[in-house]
Amino acid sequence: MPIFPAVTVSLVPQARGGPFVLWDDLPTACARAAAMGFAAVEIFPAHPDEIDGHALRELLRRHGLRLAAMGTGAGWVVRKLSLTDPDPHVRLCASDFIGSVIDFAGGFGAPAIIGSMQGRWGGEVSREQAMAWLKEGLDQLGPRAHALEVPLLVEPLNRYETNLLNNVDDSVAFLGTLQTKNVKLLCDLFHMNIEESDIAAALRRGGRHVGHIHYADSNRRAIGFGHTPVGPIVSALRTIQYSGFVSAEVLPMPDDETAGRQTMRAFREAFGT
Ligand code: LER
Ligand code: MN
Repeated sequence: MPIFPAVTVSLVPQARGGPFVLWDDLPTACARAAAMGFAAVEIFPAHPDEIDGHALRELLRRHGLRLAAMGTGAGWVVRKLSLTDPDPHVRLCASDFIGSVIDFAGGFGAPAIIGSMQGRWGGEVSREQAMAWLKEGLDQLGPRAHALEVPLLVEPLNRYETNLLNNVDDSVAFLGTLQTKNVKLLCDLFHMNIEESDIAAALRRGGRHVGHIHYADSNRRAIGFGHTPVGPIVSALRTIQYSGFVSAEVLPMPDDETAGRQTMRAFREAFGT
């Protein structure tokens, strides 16, 4: 599969102000994504139960779109669930919630994303303990995704959002400790701009572990609206033979339409399609 452009759609009012381009209902969002030229949508739902699977399938078909991925961040934003919470019941609810996203998205051939639901260490929870719980969670959920023939994506986040997985090297080392081989990295260029000394070099080191890209500029606006040099990043993706989606998880600034159209302009320029 070559590289395709995707755009984010948030269905979570509590996430307002967050880095999602489209905030409309799914029929409107799919129509707009297709009109802008995107090949896929990445959906951030409060819960997959709020989405009518048949209606989504029909919308995607009608607009020639695919589902690129589905985020689990609402589990944290809305319910404060994480895989590394000291309370075993909260960890169980976190795992159940992520499982429901894996099942729903997997039915569309798309992976679930674990970003903020990795949680953080601190207080009564040591770093070692948090990493052990994260490993336990991923080793349980990775095979669930594998049964649906999709990977599970884990996203290193910048230091202001987590103190667990912040960069590619640590995350690749962590993947090596898992029993499951079905977890891949979501490399978000915005987080990488903060945490990596060289984004392109980090992507090369990520190699076959890179499973998805959040395509955002240094200031989390559309690519081209910040100062990240995109040429070396595109070369790195070619070198590692990345195939999959580059997904605009960016702020809708100055407005959603301009952010979406700029992403597509930059995508065509960078990838020559
Ligand atoms: C959060 O900053 C982020 O990048 C999301 O993709 C994770 O939920
Ligand atoms: Mn991201």
